[in-house]
Amino acid sequence: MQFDVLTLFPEMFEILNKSIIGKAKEKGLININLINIRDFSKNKHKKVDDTPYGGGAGMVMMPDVVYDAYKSIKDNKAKVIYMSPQGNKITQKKIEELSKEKHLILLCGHYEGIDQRVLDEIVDEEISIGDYVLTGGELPAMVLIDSVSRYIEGVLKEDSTKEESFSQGLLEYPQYTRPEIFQNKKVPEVLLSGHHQNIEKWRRKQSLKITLNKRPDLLKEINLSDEDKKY
Ligand code: 4GO
Repeated sequence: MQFDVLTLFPEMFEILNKSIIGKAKEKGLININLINIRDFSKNKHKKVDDTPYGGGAGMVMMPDVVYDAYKSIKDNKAKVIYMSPQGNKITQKKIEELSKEKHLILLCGHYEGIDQRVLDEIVDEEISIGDYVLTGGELPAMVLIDSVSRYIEGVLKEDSTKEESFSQGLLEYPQYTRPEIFQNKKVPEVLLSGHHQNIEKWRRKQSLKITLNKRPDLLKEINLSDEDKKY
C-alpha cells in the first residue's frame, strides 16, 4: 500500500517509524511518502499561506502551492483524501474498505484550512476522525494510516483483525496474561481449562455483555443468533 502525504509538517510523521507500523515499513508492506508542501512555494520566503478574502482571523493555505505539491505525485488513479472535521466520520468498515486501495493521497491542512478552489479540484473524499477541531490534518492522517495498515496482509499476525472490537459489530472480550493471580484476583477459570469450545462460548458472552453495558447502540446494528439472545 502506498500512502502519499501532503503536509507542511512532515517531521510529525516520524512516530510512524516505531512499533508495528515501523516494522510494516521496514518489510515494505506499506510505503509512506511525505511531501512537504512548503517545497512548492514560489516565494523567496517560502510562504504557503495568506490572509482570507473577506477578512477574519488566521491564515489560509494558498491553492497554487497545494496544487503543485499534488501534481508532483504521478498517479492519477490514487484516491485523494482531505482530512477535515467536515468529512465523513471514519468507521471500522470504512477503514477496511480503504485498505483495499493501492494508493492513497492524504492532504493535511493547517491554520484555517486550504483555499476551497484547490479542494474542489483535487479531493475525492473528505474524512474526519471525529467531531472535534484540531490544529492540523496531520494527526487524523496518522490515525488513518495506522488503522488502514492493520488490514494489510502481513502487518499483524494471522487473524488479529477478525476477532477484535467492531470487526463483528461487538466490543472485544477481556484479555488476561500471567500472573495467574494479581492483587488477589484470579484469571477466569475457563481460560485455564484448555477447552477451546467453552473458551469461545465464554468470550462471545463477554463480548455481548460488554457491548450491552458500554455501547448498547452497537447491538441494534447486528443480527444476533438464538444462542446470543439467551445471554
Ligand atoms: C481534521 C482536520 C479536525 C479533523 C482538522 C478531524 N481538525 N476531526 N483540522 O478529523 C483544516 C485546517 C482542517 C486544520 C484541520
